[in-house]
Amino acid sequence: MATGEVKLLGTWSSPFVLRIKWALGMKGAQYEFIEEDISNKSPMLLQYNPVYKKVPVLVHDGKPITESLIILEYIDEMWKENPILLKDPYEKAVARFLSNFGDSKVCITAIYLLLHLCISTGEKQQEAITSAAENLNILEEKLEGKRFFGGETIGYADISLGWISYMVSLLDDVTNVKLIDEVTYPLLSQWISNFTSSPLIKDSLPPRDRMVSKFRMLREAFLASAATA
Ligand SMILES: N[C@@H](CCC(=O)N[C@@H](CS)C(=O)NCC(=O)O)C(=O)O
Repeated sequence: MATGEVKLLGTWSSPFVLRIKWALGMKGAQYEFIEEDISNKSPMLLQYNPVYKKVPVLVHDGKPITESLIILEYIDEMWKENPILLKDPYEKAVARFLSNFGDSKVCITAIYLLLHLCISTGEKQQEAITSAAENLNILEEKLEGKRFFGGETIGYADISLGWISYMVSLLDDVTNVKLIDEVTYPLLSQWISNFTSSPLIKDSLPPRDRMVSKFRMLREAFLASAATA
């Protein structure tokens, strides 16, 4: 087990921060959580992440590590117990690909849907839903014959894509769009259930009602600014 003081700078609602909480939890690492206000960033955050000025930042023995996917790899190298990345180079490459794909494509279409759904009309709406579906189909295929993206246990890609497990139902609450259902996405639905039934994952999810209010407010602010544009 790695030693030294560990601090995590984050916000309660950030899916990127949640990745780090999950990974540290899997490793059984003790750490201090420091809640940031990203509308009024602390000198500590600006000092430790001067480039992106974003959370999460992991500070291990005074040394900052930024960018959630990089932090996950750092944690896995420092805390050897319960490996997150598989040893096999090909499996490792697939896990990294899926994590990147999640951040660069799946995440963008989900946010797009959340914000734009009620202002865009027929064709545009359908375009957003189709593009989200294309990305989800790819994830569905990757789960063929597997309990988790990493195989039998939760790994790097599961942690990285973990936001889908709770964000999709929030999207449903806020916009009435059900992106993932058991008929269209049986494997993804099963993955969501497997992933969120792990006590370590479930117990650190952000409070649902607080998340719903936050998304409703975000969406209303977006709609108001779109109406006056
Ligand atoms: N690519 C970054 C994304 C982190 C990110 O977007 N964090 C948000 C909170 S969810 C943030 O700190 N935003 C502050 C800002 O954009 O000024 C990662 O994976 O760590």
